[in-house]
Amino acid sequence: MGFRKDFLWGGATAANQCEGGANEGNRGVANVDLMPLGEDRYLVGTGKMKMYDFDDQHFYPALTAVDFYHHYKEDIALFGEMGFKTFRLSIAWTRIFPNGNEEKPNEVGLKYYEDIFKECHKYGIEPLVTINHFDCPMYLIKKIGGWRSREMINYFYKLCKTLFIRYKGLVKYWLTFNEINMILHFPFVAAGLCFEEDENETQAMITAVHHQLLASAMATKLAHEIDSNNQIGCMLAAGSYYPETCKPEDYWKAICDNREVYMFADVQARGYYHNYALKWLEERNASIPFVKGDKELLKENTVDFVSFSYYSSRVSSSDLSKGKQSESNIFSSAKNPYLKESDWGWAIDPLGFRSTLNELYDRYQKPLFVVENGLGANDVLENGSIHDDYRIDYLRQHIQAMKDAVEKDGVNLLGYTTWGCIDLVSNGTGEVKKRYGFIYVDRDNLGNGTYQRIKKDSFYWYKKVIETNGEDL
Ligand code: BGP
Repeated sequence: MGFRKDFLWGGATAANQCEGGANEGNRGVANVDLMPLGEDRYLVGTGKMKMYDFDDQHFYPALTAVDFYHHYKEDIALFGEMGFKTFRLSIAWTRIFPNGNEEKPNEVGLKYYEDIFKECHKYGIEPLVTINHFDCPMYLIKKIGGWRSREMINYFYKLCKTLFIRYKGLVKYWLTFNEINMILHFPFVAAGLCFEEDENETQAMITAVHHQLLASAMATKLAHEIDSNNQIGCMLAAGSYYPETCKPEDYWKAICDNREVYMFADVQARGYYHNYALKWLEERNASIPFVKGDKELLKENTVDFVSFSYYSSRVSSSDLSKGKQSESNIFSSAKNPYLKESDWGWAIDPLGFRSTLNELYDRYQKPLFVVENGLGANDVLENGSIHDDYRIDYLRQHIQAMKDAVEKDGVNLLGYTTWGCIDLVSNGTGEVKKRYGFIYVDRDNLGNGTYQRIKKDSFYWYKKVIETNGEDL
């Protein structure tokens, strides 16, 4: 009983939130580099404001991030010390193809990731690689409008081919796109979309995500052809919506909100768009830009496993004024009076995690992989230590809920990677002070600090959890 023997315990990061070294190794500029700190971040992320070049009025956190670029050996050694079985990281597209459309890949970038994967294997850590975690070369955004253009599929395909060939034998777990449903909330980040005035935004988003879904299916096919050991997963931002009350209108709103969460992962896991997705689009005067052969490609190349992020459950209310989006949480939700919240106002709901695991397994009947979960908190460094018992508490309850889903509900689960195993830049706010890690990084929101790594109390706790395969929480 309990977790399977080969359960993949570990932690997760993303290139733009972790690496820094943005001007090194011939790297090009990506959309996520241009996400400033401060109020404008939300406007840029949602495609309401164009930031086509760096300026002096803003601070851009991704440029240095937490400097994993120069610290990766030290950081991977720390992951090894915790006993990680896997480490989730993403490839910065612009390290491999700086503009996205070069003939030949950039060898410095390819070598950088090769070194990282080799370093991981030294410690028995299996890399889990997100091919696209919110990054798109700015050159392609300016030239062809990012993922609204079907041409993006060819550029992405070339990237995938390069990676699958070069890293054959070094990487076997791949995720195509991070949080495929994020396009509905953060379209510039997820697909490089900036909207024109009076544009049908839904049409732009569905066009872009359809291209991503095709690219994902092509990548899945290719990965299997190049190495039959490759395991490909989709990735969605999950978290069940509860109705605010038992009023039928609230329940109906929750059904609709949940459908928006699953709408695109459905295509990756089942191979087709659900009828409600087509109706949802019709209502918004939008449609999927199908071309001959698309449906077959999607149908024949579904993923091997379904991965997801879970931070909190959400609440649907038929009173629309109650569920506004905020800068600290890009998903809309009414307040849940039964739950405590994090320092950033995210509801803490371990049982919701168990529900979400069950909902996903019921729906897809494919192995699941939790690739993000964790608590963003304002840690305080006291005499060289960080006593983050609140994080231990959050993770303990969530791992227990996950264990219940496995043991009592029969969910088939491959692994668990906590988000931001080392402190990094927040995607939503651009802060580093919203810390998730087991490892503290001495760097403030404005990039000042020594970038020294310090183990938090949770570091030792997680080590014990892994050692006992989740028995000693
Ligand atoms: C997910 C993203 C991550 C990560 C996480 C935490 O949506 O996949 O990149 O950032 O959320 O969110 P935040 O950084 O806003 O706290």
